[in-house]
Amino acid sequence: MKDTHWIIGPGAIGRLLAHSLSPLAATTLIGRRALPEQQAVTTPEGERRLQRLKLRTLEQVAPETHDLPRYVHITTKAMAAEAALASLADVMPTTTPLVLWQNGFLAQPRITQAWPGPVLCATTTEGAYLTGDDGVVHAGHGHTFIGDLNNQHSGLAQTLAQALNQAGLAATAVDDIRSRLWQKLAVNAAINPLVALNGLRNGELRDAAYSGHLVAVVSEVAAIMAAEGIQPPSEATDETAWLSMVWQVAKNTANNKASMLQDVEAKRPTERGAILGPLIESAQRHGLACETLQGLDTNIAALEASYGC
Ligand code: KPL
Repeated sequence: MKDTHWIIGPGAIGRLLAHSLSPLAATTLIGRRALPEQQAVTTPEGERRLQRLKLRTLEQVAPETHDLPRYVHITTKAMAAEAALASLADVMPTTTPLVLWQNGFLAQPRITQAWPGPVLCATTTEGAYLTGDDGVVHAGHGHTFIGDLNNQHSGLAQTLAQALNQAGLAATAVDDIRSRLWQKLAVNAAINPLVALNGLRNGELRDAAYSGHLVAVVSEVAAIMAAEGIQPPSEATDETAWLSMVWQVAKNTANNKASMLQDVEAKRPTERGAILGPLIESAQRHGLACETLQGLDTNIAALEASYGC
């Protein structure tokens, strides 16, 4: 029998997942508004493929017992994840495994605590962006790591990683997903607010006008990571390791418009609560300095308020 995947959130990662899984598994992509069923994906090699996806709005998802999902992927922005889950909670058993694809570390602990069934978390470096209501570009191959915060569902994480690999998305089940989510959070906190506030491409952070500010952010982040017991993904364990990791990502993604800058440009709410929020909360809990992070949070909040969010 084919696996059944529901994917809530037809953004870039949601559509990439739907295109990749649909040939192998019964896959439904669920969003707030109707989208054309005929969808295009442009591969990293530049080939454009058309595929008819099964798309539903939240209201159209009915309890069809023959079509209960094996996995429900939540691919919304961090701040929309809980509401998305709440809107579907009545039409699926509470034992259904969830897969959370959010940035930051806000939705993951809250949903893990609240949902009775297994909750997997995924962090991915797949590069994808939307080209409109009917197209997604898979800009670059990446890797997805999957695990659960309490390490109770490693078999399920392995089965899902296998399914993703078969669908052409490289994936590995891991037992340190919490560390991996915090490592990504560290990078996002160092890059996203600064580029969003200053309207920069990631590579421009190297400019002397911004690099000092970035170093100050990373210094606070490194102390918070140490207090949380999160190692940087390299041999060195001090602040320089975090800094070189951030510079490496800024270099590798030099031409990118970071997601927070895209949100600000489109006058959407940003993920500041999921990215800066857990760091500030942790700093306060551990009695650590976080003036720089708080300054960024305040300024992003003011920017959001200026366009009515
Ligand atoms: O993940 C990112 C984002 O844009 O949110 C970075 C790593 C900053 C790359 O742009």
